[in-house]
Amino acid sequence: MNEYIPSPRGWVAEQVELYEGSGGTAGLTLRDTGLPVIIVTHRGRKTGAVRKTPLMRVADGNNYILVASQGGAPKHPLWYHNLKANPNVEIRDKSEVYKMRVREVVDSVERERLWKIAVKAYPPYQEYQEKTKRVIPIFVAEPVE
Ligand code: F42
Repeated sequence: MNEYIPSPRGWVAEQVELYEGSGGTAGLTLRDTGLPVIIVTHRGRKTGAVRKTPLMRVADGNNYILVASQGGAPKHPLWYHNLKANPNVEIRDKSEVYKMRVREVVDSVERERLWKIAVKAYPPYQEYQEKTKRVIPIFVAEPVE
């Protein structure tokens, strides 16, 4: 089993540590915004390492919407490439951990609906999209029975 390599971004690795270390009872929000966060566990497409990425919690029924915004940076976050290569992930939502399968949303009607839900959950997504030429990709994570 390949080992877990924490994010090189200190505050990200710390949030994962606190969230998981507390069994999903602490470190549950984006700093002091009070907005809920989930932890996505995925596999590095080059290293095969276990990677854990906190993302805003955007739910659509039993599904989650994962937004590869990275603050509107010009390039996709690296976890985007991991999910494209290995769609089987785990999502921790507080104390629950779900086995899920992700797919990038390509249908424009579906994307429009899901993007609206994402922006409602976390309004800065809209600003991020407006500040980059990159079309911010979104994934749907669906439970694996
Ligand atoms: N990021 C978002 O994009 N959307 C969000 O909604 C979001 C919310 C959020 C809430 C709380 C929080 O603490 C962070 C949040 N973030 C959000 C930031 C998110 O957790 C990530 O830090 C950010 O999106 C950047 O993702 P990244 O995967 O680009 O991270 C970099 C810094 C990273 O981990 N780099 C590693 C490194 O060593 O440089 C490599 C990571 C990796 O996966 N490598 C792959 C491998 O094989 O291991 C190879 C990848 C490749 O193909 O090159």
